[in-house]
Amino acid sequence: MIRRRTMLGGALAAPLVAGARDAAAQEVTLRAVSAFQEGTAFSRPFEAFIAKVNEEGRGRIRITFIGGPRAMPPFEQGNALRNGVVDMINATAAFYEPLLPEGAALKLATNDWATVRRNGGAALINRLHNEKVNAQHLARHGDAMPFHLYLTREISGPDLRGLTIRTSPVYRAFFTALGANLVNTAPGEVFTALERGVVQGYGWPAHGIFDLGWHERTKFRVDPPFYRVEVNILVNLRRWNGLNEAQKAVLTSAAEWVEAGEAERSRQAIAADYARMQQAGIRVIEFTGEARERWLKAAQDAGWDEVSRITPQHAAELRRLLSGG
Ligand code: 173
Repeated sequence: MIRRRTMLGGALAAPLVAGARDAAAQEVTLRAVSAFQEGTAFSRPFEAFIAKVNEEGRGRIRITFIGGPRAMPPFEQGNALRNGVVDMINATAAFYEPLLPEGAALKLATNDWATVRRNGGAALINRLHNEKVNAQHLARHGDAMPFHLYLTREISGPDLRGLTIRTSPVYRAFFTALGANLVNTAPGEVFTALERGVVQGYGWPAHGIFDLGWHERTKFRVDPPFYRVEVNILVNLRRWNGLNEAQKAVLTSAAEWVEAGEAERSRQAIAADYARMQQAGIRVIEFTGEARERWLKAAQDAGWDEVSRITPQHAAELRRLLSGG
């Protein structure tokens, strides 16, 4: 389709361009889905982004929120975006891993996202999204929040042998290195897996376990936390390229707004959930001293080993930009 259009030269090209310009002058509507359930921790920043765009973009650009995982399964949203079935998604790179395996590096950053924007790392991440997901990377949220391991059984050190843990690609290399058996599920299946005793724990960020009732089945939180959450707001590249400058500016400015509010929002969300966990009787297993070092080192080492295997050509550069001084 695209190839045929570009091969149509001369006479036909002019009306097509004029048509595109007319369309851009009118209000453009983008159809969006979220990999996280509506109203929950990692969907709310996206819903706020949509409200902002719809307010600031009135008459120029509008986002229709189709819904969350019930509208489209989380692991399918990357493909749907790439193929233009939807125009915008809110998803962690872990959920579109088959399209962009290099995304595994994002969570390993020790630099915050503002630093990665300044040092060219975000431009590289965007280029990879352009090439492999057919998408423009607009915003990253969750960046000021780490992940935890949550358990139904007590452990005495950084050793997960004998445990079956719910994972996503985020924790896979790390928990495997510590000997766990893993079950990969979308967030929507965590409660049932816990309820049935299929898993004795799960990886999840520091915030959000109350959203879907997992606290009822959670006995322990393991400290310290590790990594950085990455949830990305992406727009189909062809739709992005078809927008005029004013329309692009509405999306870019809403993206900056989401990222600017991130640190404070995460700080409050984490504090609130830690307090609520304590009230709910969830106990903290805290690794200290040598065990703490071993835990955190295993997280980083396993993560970067995986990235080096996945993308030998980009691993060193990603590490320099995401975690270099
Ligand atoms: O499903 C997950 O545990 C996961 O990968 C994730 C990533 C970012 C935010 C929330 C969950």
